Amino acid sequence: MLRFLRRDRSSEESRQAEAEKTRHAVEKSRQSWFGRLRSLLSGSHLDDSVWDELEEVLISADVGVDTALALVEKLKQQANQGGLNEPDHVWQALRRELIALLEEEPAGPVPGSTTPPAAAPSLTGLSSTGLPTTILMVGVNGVGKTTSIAKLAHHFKSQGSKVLLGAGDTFRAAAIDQLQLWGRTVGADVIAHQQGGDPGAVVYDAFEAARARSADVLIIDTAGRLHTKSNLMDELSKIRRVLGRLDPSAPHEVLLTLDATTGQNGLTQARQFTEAVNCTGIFLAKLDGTARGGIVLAISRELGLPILFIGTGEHAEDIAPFDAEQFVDALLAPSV
Ligand SMILES: Nc1nc2c(ncn2[C@@H]2O[C@H](COP(=O)(O)OP(=O)(O)O)[C@@H](O)[C@H]2O)c(=O)[nH]1
Ligand SMILES: [Mg+2]
Repeated sequence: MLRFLRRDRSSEESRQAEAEKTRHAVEKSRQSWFGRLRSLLSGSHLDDSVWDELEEVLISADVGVDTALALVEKLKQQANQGGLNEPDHVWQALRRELIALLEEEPAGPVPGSTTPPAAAPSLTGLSSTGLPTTILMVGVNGVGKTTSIAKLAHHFKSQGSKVLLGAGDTFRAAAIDQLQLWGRTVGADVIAHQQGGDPGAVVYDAFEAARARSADVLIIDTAGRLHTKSNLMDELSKIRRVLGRLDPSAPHEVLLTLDATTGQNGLTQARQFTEAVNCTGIFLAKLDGTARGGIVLAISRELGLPILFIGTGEHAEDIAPFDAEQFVDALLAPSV
């Protein structure tokens, strides 16, 4: 897993910037749903209508029916046991429960995945083998994969790492151009072949270039849709095999990009993907574009994969490492 996201390396300044981006990304969700919870739950009278409304808010925000019901049930129990008798206690308990849900260790490999996650790579410099940390980005077309690669490149570069990009989506010429444009914007070299070329060959060249140029991180774009699902999965398997021959520990991460605005539908799509490819984490793009940010809770519970980054806008710097506490506090901040 991406344990190179160690918190202690984030300065107070960058933590504040990340919290600010997270707040911006959940603004619509806060305004539409979560912001009213504090006044709802801080009243002295906890009758059924309060619990019903809480349930409704959580379900409307895409938290998922089962999760919403379980959360409300837990709070009710605590209230019945007399543990929540101060007006602010229910709200505090909700905050705690949401954070706990998000910080729960994922249930482990999802069905269909066979290999355990790779050992922790380090982004402070070259790994001990002198080879780059390799990240494979996968996901359906349009979810924000290529943009998220640019954001990751920006993020790692700002931590002092040297980043190289590989244009493994050879299916569409526009995809190669788009990655090259992003590469110029964020200042990362892009290794690309012609449209229609063999993605395995691109990945081979990209890895060799990363090694020759002593890059710390290699991020590889992949196609999102080929004629059939099995074509796509064959292509991804081939890319993995090529990487595995160059460095047995690669790819170190396989990040599934999801589009937060597709809500529960996106989850169904994601499940098909995780059944076929062994993913290690989620990049949740376009969180800023949805009012139903509760999907974050559904994703981490239902896919059994950690959300590692969120996309908070359309620019390269619009990225934040996912932090459960930051996220919940941003979501529950009272409406002003
Ligand atoms: N608002 C917003 N838009 C995003 C974000 N990430 C990607 N996009 C937009 O989503 C669209 C598709 O992105 P792209 O990277 O081409 O998706 P791909 O087909 O999966 O590679 C583009 O218009 C991006 O600007 C995000 O975090 N926030
Ligand atoms: Mg793309």
